[in-house]
This record gives sequence, structure tokens and C-alpha cells, in this order.
Amino acid sequence: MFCYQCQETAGGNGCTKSGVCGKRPEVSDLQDLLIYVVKGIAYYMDQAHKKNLKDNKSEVFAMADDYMVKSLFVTLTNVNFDQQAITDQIKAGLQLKETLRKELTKAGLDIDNAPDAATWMPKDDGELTSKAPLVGILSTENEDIRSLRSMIIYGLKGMAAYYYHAKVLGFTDEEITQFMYKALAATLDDSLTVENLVALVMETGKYGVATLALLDKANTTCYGSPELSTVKTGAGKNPGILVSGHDLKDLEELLIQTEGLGIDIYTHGEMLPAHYYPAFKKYPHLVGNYGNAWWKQTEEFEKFNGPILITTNCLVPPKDSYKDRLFTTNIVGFEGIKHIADRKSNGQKDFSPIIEMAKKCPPPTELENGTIVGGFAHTQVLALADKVVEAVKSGAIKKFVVMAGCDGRMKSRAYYTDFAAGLPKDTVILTAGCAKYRYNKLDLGDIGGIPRVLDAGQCNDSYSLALIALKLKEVFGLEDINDLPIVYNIAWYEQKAVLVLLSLLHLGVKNIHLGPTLPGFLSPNVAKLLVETFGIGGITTA
Ligand code: SF4
Ligand code: SF3
Repeated sequence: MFCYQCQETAGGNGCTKSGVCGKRPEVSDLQDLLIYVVKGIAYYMDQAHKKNLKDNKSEVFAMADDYMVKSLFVTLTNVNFDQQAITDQIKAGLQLKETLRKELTKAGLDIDNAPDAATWMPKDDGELTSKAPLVGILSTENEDIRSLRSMIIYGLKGMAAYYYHAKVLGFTDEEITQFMYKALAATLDDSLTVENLVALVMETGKYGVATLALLDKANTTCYGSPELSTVKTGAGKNPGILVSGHDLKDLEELLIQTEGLGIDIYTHGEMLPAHYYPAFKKYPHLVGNYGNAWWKQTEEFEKFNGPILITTNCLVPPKDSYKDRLFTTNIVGFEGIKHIADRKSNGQKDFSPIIEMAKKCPPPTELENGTIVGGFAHTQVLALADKVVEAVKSGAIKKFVVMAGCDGRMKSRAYYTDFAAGLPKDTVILTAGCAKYRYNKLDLGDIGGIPRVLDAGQCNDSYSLALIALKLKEVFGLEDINDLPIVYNIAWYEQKAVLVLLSLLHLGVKNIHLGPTLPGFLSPNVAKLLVETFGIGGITTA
């Protein structure tokens, strides 16, 4: 195996024996093969678009969209560790690829020069497993091309994750999926130069902004605009169900199905921002947030005592002490862990196995008893715009520090707590993503009623931070987004953060500090390019 897609990659270079995340080598190879199959499908979809061969009435094209988005999401860090589930997904893709090939050759597509990923079809399972180790990252020899291709694929993985959430809520955009096909197909094209691929990296950022905007529209249309909220962190006396990951619709359906049953619902990790939406405030049994960021789950799930639903990343290989209480859904999977099936069209998921289990479980063991304040997505911040602008003009706020991103288990991430705690009192932190758990329970106070930590929500809500910056630029009549009193100190872990970073670069943001370590997938030349063009830098001490 070879995987270097996340920040915790072994030695900062790549996992080769097994994943630091717990991913086994067989699973890693199969994930590479899945990406290879998706690239083959993307080749056909890209050709169909370019040559105008798409019959929009044909269901196979809609199936391809669904397949691409799910398959990319499946391979994100800490999503799916289940060898069988990935094998099944590969086989489904091979069938789909074959249908596409037949349909498009009938429509006139010439596949004489098609890449191997498009035409390869295994005769049996043996050929499937022998192919897997041959198609991974290291099959691209030139390290700069490999680095750029990887950056594009990781950006697309992040894009797929965000797109998936929008799609679940009924929001889609053909321009985005078409770009994804184009970019995936481009990673098969050996004629593309470093310059071509750099341009494609930047275009990935452009579509990153579009995808985040689509998701923002989906979330706010369905659940209202997040508003200033105080969330409890203690535990009650009722049995509970803990919901983690990012999928708001799963949480909504679970809340509906548990109404009046005497079961309390708690959020965990990236599900915390659900409390900020008006639509979720109407459920009195959504009682609070339990625990911290994803990497603390092994400790926290043990103490929760009731069932836990993992809707998306980040899943950590479970301990025996709670694995019988763990349920996955959507694209998440782990061998031996119960899985809640997808909803049928217009129906809800059936959460009854979780609900029945909860009824028999003791209440959660309390971990702490405080509150977290959040809900500062763009509408809420812009509602305070006058106050914010006044505070900047009067000098009460000297700087904003964007500290969005991911948390992780590396010891060096204590830097972010020290950094937040050490910032001067006239600074405000803008955050989103699970990085916030490093400082959202510190008492950093407020500036004239404006809290010093403004949490916009999940990493899915990073778009809000961009909108806030653009609005401030407009209010202050600035030409360049970099003239704002905003500095960026971003913590990254997985591939959604790669997309957010590319989106910020597309918006013209310069001099971003990225930590706790720079990506292992940057070759020295590509790293140099990012430093010289965008002023990207690492971190030192707080
Ligand atoms: Fe290693 Fe990260 Fe890949 Fe897991 S996802 S195998 S930790 S690089
Ligand atoms: Fe966190 Fe996995 Fe990145 Fe959504 S849940 S931000 S790491």
C-alpha cells in the first residue's frame, strides 16, 4: 500500500505497511482500485460531454453521478474500512463502466485511444486483486506530476463529500459533476504538463467554492440560517443516542423517530453545529453536545453507554468495549459494525435498531458540564455587521484570525490551544470544522458583546468564512482581500480541508499558515510553487 492523503501519514511521507488511521493495506489497495474505476467512468462521462453524446433521458448518466460522488467519498480518510463494501463498490463500478462504454460506442464514441482505466475489465476476482496494487499513487513516476495529480484527486474527494451532503438534501449542479469528471479524466492524461495540472488545481478551488455555496444553500434552505446559540455539554438522566459525522438529514430523521420516547439525542464532533439551526431547535430531546473532536471517540464512546450513529467521517477503528453499540450509515463502513441502510426514495431511514437499543441502555456518564457558544455563520455575523465594523473602526478589534479546519491526535496540535489562548485580547477567532475543539471551551471572553471565538459551524460551513471576508472587504472598500485585517492559521487533517484550502487560494487569499505539518503529498517543487505564488507557510511556535 501507499497512502499519503492525510496529515497524519506515517513520518509525514506516506503509510506503507498499514495506515496510521487503522486502514489495512488490502483496504488501501482496494481504495486505489476504486479510484481507478471511477477515473475510467469519468473518462467516458467527460468524452460524452465534450462530444455531446449524452442522452439525458438515459438513467446511466444519473447513476454515474451518484457512483462517482459516493466512491470518492468512500475513500476519504476515516470513512470506510470495510474490504467487502469497497469490493462491492468496485464491482458495481465495473458494470456501470461497461454499460457506459456500450452506450457511448453505440452513440459514436471512438475508444481506440481510451486509457487503460476506461477499457480494463477483469475476468475474475483474482485479476481484481492483482490489479489493485498496480494502480495506486506511485504508478505515476514523475514526483511533481504525482503530487499535482494527488492534490487534484484529494480536492475532488473533499468536493464529493460536500456535494454528497447537498445532494442528499435535493441540491445538485451539473456543472460541478461535469468538472469532477473532467478533472478525474485529466489525471489519466500523460500529455498534461505541470503547468496544465497547476491550472487544474486552481480550477478545483473554483469549483470548491461553487460546491460549498451549493451546500450552504441546501442547508439553509432546509434548516434555516444558523443563529447565535448556547449548547450544553453535560449529560442528562435519560438514555441517549449519540450522533457523529456531518449528515444533518440523518440527525433530523432520528429526531423525528425518537420524539416523545424519553430518549435524549446528543451530538458529537462535527454534528455540534446542528444545534445552531432553527429547524433543529424545535426538538426538545436534542439536548446537547457530548465530547470533543473525532479522535477522542474511543474514550468518549465508551463512556456514552448508549448507541452511537456515525453518519460520515471521522470513524476510528472501534474498541470492543463499545463496538456493539456502534452503527454506521451512508458511505461509512467497518467490518462487523451494524449498518443502517439508505432511505428509499421519499422515505426515511429506519433507525429502529438504534432506538430499541437505546431504550435498554443506561444514561451517558457525564464528561463535563458547561456550554459552547456558536452559530456564527454568514447571516448571523452579517446581522452583527454594524457592531463588527464599528469595533474594527474604533480599534477594539485589531485582527481576525481564521483558525478553521480539522483537529487530530498529534501532540503538536496543542499549539492551536496555546495559540488561541495567547492571542491578544483585541483579536477575534473565526472558525469552522472540528479544529475548534482545541479552543472552544476556553473562556476567551468577548469584545463589546462580540464573542472572541465565532464558530460558523462544520467544515461544511467554511463558505461562511469566505463570505464574511468578502463582505468586510466590501464594507471597508478594499481592492484586495489580503488588505483586510485577517490572518489565516489553518489546521488540516483530511481531504475536505484540501478542498477548503484550494477554495481559499481561488479566492485570492495569500500567506495562509498551514499546520501542524505541510502535506506529505507536496513534492519539493510543488511546495516551492505554493510558497512562492501564495505565500503558504507552515507553523512554528504559538
Ligand atoms: Fe495513512 Fe492518512 Fe492514508 Fe490513513 S488516510 S493510510 S493515516 S495517509
Ligand atoms: Fe473533522 Fe474528520 Fe476535518 Fe469536518 S470530522 S473537519 S477531521
